Parts: sequence; structure tokens; C-alpha cells
Amino acid sequence: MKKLIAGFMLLMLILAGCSSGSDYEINLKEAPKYKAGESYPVVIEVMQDGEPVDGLAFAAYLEMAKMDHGSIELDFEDKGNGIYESSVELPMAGEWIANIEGEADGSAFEHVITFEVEKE
Ligand SMILES: [Cu+2]
Repeated sequence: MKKLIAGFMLLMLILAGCSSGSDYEINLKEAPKYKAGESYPVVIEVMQDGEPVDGLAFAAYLEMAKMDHGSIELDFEDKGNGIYESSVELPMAGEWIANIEGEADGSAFEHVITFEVEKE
């Protein structure tokens, strides 16, 4: 029973898309696809009060939701207009979680995005 409750609370945490330290709206604009040996772009958009936020530095740590593939670190390039780009070669399709960690004006922010990777 305890395990069930802990699992449920973890699920709620994921669904709430836990964010802290800022009111950035962080969205995955383009999710990577999967094909063996291929890398795909990962595009993230950051907005605040409806305006794009430029000049942020952050990294994303990708892990699979239901399987242990370790954590894949991605660094993002600021493309301007709230768009940040990276690319990744994933080991498989399925449900992935991106843990985003960054810093703005001396304070840290975090955001969690769950997304589906399709096999190409
Ligand atoms: Cu897997």
C-alpha cells in the first residue's frame, strides 16, 4: 500500500510538471524522433508573460520514463526569440522525461517535461 501511495504521489508530481524558481513557461516545440544511429533536433521554447525569453543558459537531462538508460545531458543553443536548440541520438523510442536545469539572474530554475519519442 505504501508503495502504491508513493507511486501515486510521484505520478502527481510528474503531471504537475513541477517547476520552481521562476514563472517561465517552458515547452517542447520539437521532440526528437528515434532511428538507430541518427540524431534529431530538440527544440525548446521559453516564454514569460507571453513574451519570449532570450539569453538563458540551461541543460536538459533526458531519461526514459519506465526503463533505465541512464541520463543523457543536452546543452542548448540560444537561437533568439525564445527558441533554444539541441540535438540527440536516443537509444530507443517511447516515453522520455526531460529534466531542465538552468540559471537566470542568479537564481536556479527547474522544469520537467514528459514527451513521447516516435520511431521513424
Ligand atoms: Cu528504453
